[in-house]
Amino acid sequence: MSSHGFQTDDSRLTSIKDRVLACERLSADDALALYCSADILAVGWLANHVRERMHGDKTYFNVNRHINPTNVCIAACRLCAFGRKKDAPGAYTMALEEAFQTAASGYSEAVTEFHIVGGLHPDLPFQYFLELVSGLKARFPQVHLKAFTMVEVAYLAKRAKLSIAETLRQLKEAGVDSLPGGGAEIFADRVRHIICDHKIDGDQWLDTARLAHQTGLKSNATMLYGHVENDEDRVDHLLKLRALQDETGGFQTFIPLAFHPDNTPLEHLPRTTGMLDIRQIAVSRLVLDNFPHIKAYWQMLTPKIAQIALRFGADDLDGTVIEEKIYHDAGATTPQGMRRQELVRLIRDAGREPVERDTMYRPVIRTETSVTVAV
Ligand code: V47
Repeated sequence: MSSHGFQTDDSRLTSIKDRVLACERLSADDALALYCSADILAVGWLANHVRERMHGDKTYFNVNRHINPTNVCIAACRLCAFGRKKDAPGAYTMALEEAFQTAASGYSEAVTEFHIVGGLHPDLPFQYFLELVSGLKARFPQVHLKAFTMVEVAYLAKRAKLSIAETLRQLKEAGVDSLPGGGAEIFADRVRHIICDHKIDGDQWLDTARLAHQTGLKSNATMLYGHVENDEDRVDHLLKLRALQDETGGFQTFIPLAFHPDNTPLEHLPRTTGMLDIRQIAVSRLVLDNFPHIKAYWQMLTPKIAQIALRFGADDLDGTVIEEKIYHDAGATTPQGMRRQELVRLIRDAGREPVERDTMYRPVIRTETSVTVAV
């Protein structure tokens, strides 16, 4: 492929461009240069080149619903506005029936995925989670269950006194189809101590992801940026994910998550800027050469920035979501859900081709009366 249209005065980007065009892997120094470059358009050109090489104009989205069974959490992470102590005002835990009713409510559009995450509840038994999953599977057999972050899995294993591998096996048997990417935050200890001191550490997150992939469960991966981390921490995070992906091939999508400080103990920190959001998408696309997809999660980026991200390396917008809580507790002003047609409009208006997908990225075909997955 040619570099037609690529122009920059940044000599480091010129040498990175040669490697990108030759499909060669970028180094830690290259990644740092991408974070530092003043030429955001050239960085974006490179990321867009890779994105189009992998996906052309295709831009994925799905029709999904979030279910957060409890916000009770022992961890008290400084990054979080969602978690509550058990007896604190606003703490809730859904009875199983309530969770099933929540799953069924919302828009009439046929949902293909439930995204299920919650707090680390000190009393709920493992059985609750197994019954939640098997009950949802029985009631909604056609819906993919993307459930429980690595952090939740490690906590459930500890509480049930099972190995992580056995916990994953039982969750899979109950009906979990894949795992979301949350809880990764930033792997570097220095940062983790400040933003999420009581969570599993970075190596444990990676070990749990490895075991999930070995159990036959695909997962996503995230990175929380825009708080107290620096460029080196971000590069370290990306390279660790890339190394694990070389080993397992189990990651589907990388989702950079912009930190929202409102109502958290880190409220004094400023919000991320649009430039950082766009740059983070582009650097992710360029460094994570073995990740099939980069998601611009519209809930956290805003629909407008997420749409621009589709020209800076992202090929996925997430979905209709319906009832997002984690960001909204932290001050997000985006709507809590979006209609399928609105997602399609955003993608088309970015000059891209919308493809409704299921969680495994198989195209979903809708007619007036049915929803089928193309295999
Ligand atoms: O792990 C929590 C983040 C994550 C805040 O896998 C915050 O498809 C910003 O992982 N400001 C949960 N971020 C969300 C998540 C996710 C979202 C969409 C799709 C997928 C997927 C995964 O949200 C947490 C944490 O990193 N988070 N609090 C906050 N105040």
